[in-house]
Amino acid sequence: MVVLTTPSIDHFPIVDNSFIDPSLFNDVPIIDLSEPDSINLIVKACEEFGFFKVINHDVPMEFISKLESEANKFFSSPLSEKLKAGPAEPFGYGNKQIGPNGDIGWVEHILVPTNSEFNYQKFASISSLNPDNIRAAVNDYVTEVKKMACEVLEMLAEGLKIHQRNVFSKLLMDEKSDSVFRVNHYASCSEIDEFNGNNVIGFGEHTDPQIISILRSNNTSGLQILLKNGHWISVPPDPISFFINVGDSLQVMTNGRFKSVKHRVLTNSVKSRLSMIYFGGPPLNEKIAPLPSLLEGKDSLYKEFTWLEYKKSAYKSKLADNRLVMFEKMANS
Ligand code: GA4
Repeated sequence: MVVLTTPSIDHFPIVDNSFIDPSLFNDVPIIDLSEPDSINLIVKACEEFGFFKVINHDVPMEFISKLESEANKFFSSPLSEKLKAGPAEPFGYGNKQIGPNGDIGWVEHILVPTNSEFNYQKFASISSLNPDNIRAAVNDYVTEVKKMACEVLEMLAEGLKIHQRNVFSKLLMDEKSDSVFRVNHYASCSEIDEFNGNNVIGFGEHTDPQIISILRSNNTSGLQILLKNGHWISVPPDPISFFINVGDSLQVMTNGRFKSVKHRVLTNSVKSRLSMIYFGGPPLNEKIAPLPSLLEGKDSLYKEFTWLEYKKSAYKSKLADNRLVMFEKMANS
C-alpha cells in the first residue's frame, strides 16, 4: 500500500525576511501597455530586472474572475477529492511537492498544458466542479493572456531593433508551442512567527525555464524577486495587473542581455494567496541560441540547444539550480 504523507511544518524551508528594506517596494518597473513610449522602458526593465508589472492590458476582468472562482472552488474541496486529480507529473494536481527531485513548498497547485491534449475529466472527482467549465475558464483566460504575452514579445523585438517583429512571439503562436499553465494556492501559514521576520517558503527561489511568464495573483503578498545587487524585494500584489518575467530561454536568445530573474514566494500568516501563471515556451524541437542580430560581433555566451534538451536536464535539476550553466560556453571555446 502506498502511504501518502504530508511533510510536517518543521520540514519546510524558512527564510529570515526581516532585513528586507520596505523602501525598495516601489522599484518594480511599471509598463503601461496603452502607451507607445513603453517600448524603451520594457527593454530597460528586462535588462535591469528581468521583471515588470503591466497595467492597461486588454485581458477582460471577467475571464480573470471566472477562472479565479473555479480555482477557489477546486482548492477549497476536500483533500481526498483533490488528490484524485493527481499525480502532478506531468500534469494535474500536486500538493507540497515541487518538481520530481524532492523540492517542497507550502503550496498546492494545478498544472496543465495549453497546446497538447489534457483530459479535464481528471477534475471529475471534485463534487463542486464541472470539468467542462474548468476547461472553458482556462482556455478563455489563456487565449487572452497569450495574446498579451505576444504583444509584449513583439514590443521587445522592436525595442531590440530586430527586423522580424514576431521572432519571439511566433514561438508561442506555434501550434506545437510547449506552453503550460499553472495555478498555485498558498494556504495561510500561521505556524511561523512572521513578525519575527520568519516566513515559511511557499515556492523556493528559482528562475523560469521558458521564454516569458505572465503572472496574476489575488491581493495577497508573497512574491519576491532578487535584484542584481543580491537583495530580495517584495512585490506588492495587484489583482488587476499582470507581472511578467523573463525566462531562461529569452535570456539565451538575447545572449544574456535580458535577465531571467530569480524569484520566490513566501507564505502569509493570515491570508491565502492564489496565483495563476502562463509559461510561454517554444516547441520541443526549437533550437535555442542567441539571435545573430543581437551578437553584433560579440561571442555567443551559450552553446545551441533544443528546448527538449533543456527540459530533459531541467527535470533532473533541483528548483534553485542554475539550469543554464551547462549550456554556457567556456571563455575561448
Ligand atoms: C518552475 C516554473 C514552472 O512552475 C514549472 C516548474 C517545474 C515543475 O514544477 O514541474 C520545475 C521548475 C519549474 C523548474 C525546474 C524543474 C521543472 C520543477 C523542477 C525542479 C512548471 C516549470 O516549467 O519549471
